[in-house]
Amino acid sequence: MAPPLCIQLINPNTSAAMTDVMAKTARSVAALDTCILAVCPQQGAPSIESHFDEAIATLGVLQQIKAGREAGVDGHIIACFGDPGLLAARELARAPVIGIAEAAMHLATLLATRFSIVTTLARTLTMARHLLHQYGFERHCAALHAIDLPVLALEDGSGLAQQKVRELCITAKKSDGSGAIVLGCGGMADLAQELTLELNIPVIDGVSAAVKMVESLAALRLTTSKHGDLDYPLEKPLSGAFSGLNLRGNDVWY
Ligand code: 5HY
Repeated sequence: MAPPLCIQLINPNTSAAMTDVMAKTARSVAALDTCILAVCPQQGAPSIESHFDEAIATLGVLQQIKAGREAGVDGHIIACFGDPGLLAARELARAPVIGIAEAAMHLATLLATRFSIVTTLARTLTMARHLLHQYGFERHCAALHAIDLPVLALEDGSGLAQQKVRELCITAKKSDGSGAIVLGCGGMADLAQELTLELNIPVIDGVSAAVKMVESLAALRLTTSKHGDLDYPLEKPLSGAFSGLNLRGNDVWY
């Protein structure tokens, strides 16, 4: 029998409350013996809702990937809908690295020919569109919607953001002709199951999707390719804030 898995769930923002919501959801869908190691960077932005925030978050993601590698985790999840630092993280890791946006989009295409995305601020729609283009899912996405509240409104306890997400999901189902909805924020992870039941179409949370993808890849003993561009980065003396990312020779790492 295969040993139990340990999946590192990386929240790229510094919100402990959001990390907890995502960890709870991840544990609720993971196999009973899968361990979810939920982490967030100590320094960075409390929410990620601009290209600027994403750039800041990437260093924290890479630091966590390195720590996860050293702890010997079986897979890493980048739990922010912009998938910040995804390809750089894959260069550093051999275990699978899955972004929640790509995980949710992939699952949506298996369940419906077209899906809609519901996210937080309108300005982040451009980032989601870039990902659709990068992943080749542009023609699968019927429409994108924004509740136009900031990410941390999901954590303010008022329930307003959750109510707006629900309303927009209903609108998306009615007006877009989509068969599925992708929730465009890690902080919406706990809403998917209830909305799926209420709307009677798949409403997909990328955190849950990514957990099951890591478990599937591990069961198939598939890991990140080290052939070509995802090979480990060339060793060079990184300085300043980046010195902690210095590689000590990949033979030491694996
Ligand atoms: C997320 N930002 O999943 C996103 C996406 C968003 O801090 N976690 C963040 O813009 O809603």
